[in-house]
Amino acid sequence: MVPQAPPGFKSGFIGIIGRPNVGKSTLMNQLVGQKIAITSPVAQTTRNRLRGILTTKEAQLIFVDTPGIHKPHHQLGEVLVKNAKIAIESVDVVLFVVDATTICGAGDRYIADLLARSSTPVILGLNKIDEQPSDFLKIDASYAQLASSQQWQTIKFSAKTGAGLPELQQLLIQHLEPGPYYYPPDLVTDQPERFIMGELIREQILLLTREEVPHSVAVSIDQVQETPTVTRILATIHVERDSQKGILIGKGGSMLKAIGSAAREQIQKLIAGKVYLELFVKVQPKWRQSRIHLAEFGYRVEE
Ligand SMILES: Nc1nc2c(ncn2[C@@H]2O[C@H](COP(=O)(O)OP(=O)(O)OP(=O)(O)O)[C@@H](O)[C@H]2O)c(=O)[nH]1
Ligand SMILES: [Mg+2]
Repeated sequence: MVPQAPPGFKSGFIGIIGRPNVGKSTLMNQLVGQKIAITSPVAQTTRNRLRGILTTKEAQLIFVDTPGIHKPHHQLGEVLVKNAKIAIESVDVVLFVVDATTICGAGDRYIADLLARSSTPVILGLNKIDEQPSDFLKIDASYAQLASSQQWQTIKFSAKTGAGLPELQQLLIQHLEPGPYYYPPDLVTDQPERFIMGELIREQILLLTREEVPHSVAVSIDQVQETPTVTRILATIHVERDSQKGILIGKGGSMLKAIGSAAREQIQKLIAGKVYLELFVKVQPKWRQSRIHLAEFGYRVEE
């Protein structure tokens, strides 16, 4: 049930936008206090626009995590970047996240140009301040210049340690208008559990396999069967080539076993119950170029 908002209650949508790997998903998880988006050191981890919901006494903040904006090399990449651009136009505020351990680069400036052309208000968020590189003064100056050219307010935080996040939360609430509860107060994401299960499997593949594999992978959840004692999940990992299937299965099935047992632990945390997980690997040539397969795996341009 969605309750009636008290007078003065604020609510709205906040788009988390930025280059790949700057920490957008880590930030959203910290803000909502639960792992709903997968994260990894591999760039281009996030593929779907994913909402994370934070409800406090005074406000409901709906964060929209987006795929990192980059130059797309295949149809999947194009769909992802298109969706991130749509997100910019459909939110009330954009939180433009940059990595404060590296100097402002062409990728950041490309996004800054996109944002400057939109009418959505922007806050520049400098993430990863828990790490302080030796040339931080130069780095700081590069982002200060970026912010002042557009008159964007700047805020610093660490999505990893949580430093600066209460201040970020307050600043975002200041930017919201009075509004209703869009979601029930105890909900943390708009995505069904099944989707997050698939993502948790994909996360382990990102963390455990070699570089050429992760981006060619899609996961489908084929069956979820709940019994009083255990939840039985059947899932398929789709790859593009036989060689990738070989890597995923590993010697004597060792890699698939490692992926399965790590993912099972994560899914158990998600559903707070015992899980039996069975994984299959299937070769689906060039799925990233195929509109039909992209749609089948849940990657489509969102209106
Ligand atoms: N030191 C440090 N590392 C961080 C911080 N936030 C995120 N990271 C790391 O940065 C890497 C990328 O994090 P993600 O949250 O997956 O980044 P993302 O922006 O969502 O990446 P894409 O989904 O690929 O666009 C991970 O290894 C995180 O652990 C932070 O505040 N400090
Ligand atoms: Mg992400």
